[in-house]
Amino acid sequence: MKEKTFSITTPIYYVNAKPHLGHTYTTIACDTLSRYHRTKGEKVFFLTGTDEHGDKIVKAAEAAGKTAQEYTDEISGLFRHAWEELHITNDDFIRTTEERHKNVVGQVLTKLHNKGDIYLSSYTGKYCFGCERYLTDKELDENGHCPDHKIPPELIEESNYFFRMQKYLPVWKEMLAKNPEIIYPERYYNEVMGVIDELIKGGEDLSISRPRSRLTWGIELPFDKEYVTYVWFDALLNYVSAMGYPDGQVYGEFWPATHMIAKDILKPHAVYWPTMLLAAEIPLYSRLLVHGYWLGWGDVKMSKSLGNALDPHDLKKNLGEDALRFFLMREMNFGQDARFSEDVLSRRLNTDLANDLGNLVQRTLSMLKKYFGGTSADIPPHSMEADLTALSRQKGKEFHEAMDNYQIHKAIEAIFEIVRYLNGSIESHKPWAMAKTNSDELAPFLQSLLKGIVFALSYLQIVLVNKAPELLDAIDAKTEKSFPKSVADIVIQKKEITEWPMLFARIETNAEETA
Ligand code: ME8
Repeated sequence: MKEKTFSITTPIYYVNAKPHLGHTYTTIACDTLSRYHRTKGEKVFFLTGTDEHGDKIVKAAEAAGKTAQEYTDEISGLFRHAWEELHITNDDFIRTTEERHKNVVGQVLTKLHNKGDIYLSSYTGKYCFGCERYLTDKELDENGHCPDHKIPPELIEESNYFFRMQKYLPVWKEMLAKNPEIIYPERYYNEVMGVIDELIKGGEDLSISRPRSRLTWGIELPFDKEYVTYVWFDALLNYVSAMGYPDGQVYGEFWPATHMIAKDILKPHAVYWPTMLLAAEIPLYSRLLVHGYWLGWGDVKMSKSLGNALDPHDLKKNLGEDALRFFLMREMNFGQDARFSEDVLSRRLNTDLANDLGNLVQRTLSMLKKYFGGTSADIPPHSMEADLTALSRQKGKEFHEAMDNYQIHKAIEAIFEIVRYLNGSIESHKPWAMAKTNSDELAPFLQSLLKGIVFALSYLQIVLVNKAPELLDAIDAKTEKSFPKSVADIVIQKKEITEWPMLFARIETNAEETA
């Protein structure tokens, strides 16, 4: 039987500025899904990379006093380094300036040109250099500016090559209507259907080139040396070029992939890309997962151009890697916007990690050390274990259901219900009193707590990627599966416990918010 596979991609990030919290969120979310599927025993391919062509990059390189090549090498290196520092488990890192990518773009362009799906024509339109695309009047804000970049678009007139997107829009619309689950969450499906209808009504095709006279930093069109490829047409193809389209082994095994993006790039991914795939006769991607924005100070989208973006390196240094991952995954409700402020951060981390999980582990391990010098095997079950077994089975199921529906925050919450149940049991059973009056009950009680902790950590290790394995190592419990079905799958062995890893520090904040 063929091994089950899962493949996921992040957007390839522009190299016009260094990585920030927004990029970090998407990359960590893909990493969390990858870890989940790997832990289930599936074969995973996880792709990320950098988008390196276009006007925007040339302008940023000029501003930095560097050549485009020097600049892209440097910034792409910063992204690669940021992901290494955060232990991101990507299997490949694609750069659109690599030969393997340029070859595939050339092949696809040639195929579409030969089919008659690419033609030359002239065009006038409002172009946003930030988005690297023409904007329709409807897309502009009340000031006539790009809603994302808050700058007016420039009116541009030029001859360009066009992709016959109109030919494929109705086909795509029909496919999507039959399989609305391709786009998740559902509300973006509705938005995409609206965009498709509008484009069909407008009747325009997609411009896929830029004259070399205006831009040289791009992939030359194989059939006209006077033009380079439009950055979106170039960038979207990274998803298959990195996998070795058309006959590479990774492509054969892992395409179609699941893409994750934020809503800013919904249109290219939910309209341009599927029509390109249809024209190129490449199977459609499996899913498009669309998340909302991290909002910074003043509740506006965090972005490099607005200058309110946070640096993942600083965040890791201040919070610790696991706390950063935990916060991002637990706080954002996938699909909706979320606010990043010191206040929200400290509330979440202090409540969930320092108080609930941290105290549970600290209290349990301290008592095991104090009363027994460590863990023991063959302790009879405590009376609460029947309830704990049922609860853990139920919450384990909820975790899987949530993860399979990309609701990472819900999956984490399901496991935290066990953590809170265990804390509640400590409060009601008072093990410190048991030690004095009913010492026979103490060992079974602590054993059950420990099984609950091992259960929770086994699940939480897809987010607490350092602390959970370190703690599991310190306890040295055996579980039959990486995700035990319930605490009944957990076997505690005899082990001396003298010390365990530092847990989660409380975040102290100023009364006023600094976001
Ligand atoms: O658009 N909140 O690159 P990009 C959440 N090169 N996510 C955010 C965010 C925020 N405030 N800001 C950025 C591009 N992101 C193209 C993509 S793909 C073929 C080409 C994340 O550097 C989110 O994933 O502008 C968003 O879609 C992406 O960064 C945009 O990255």
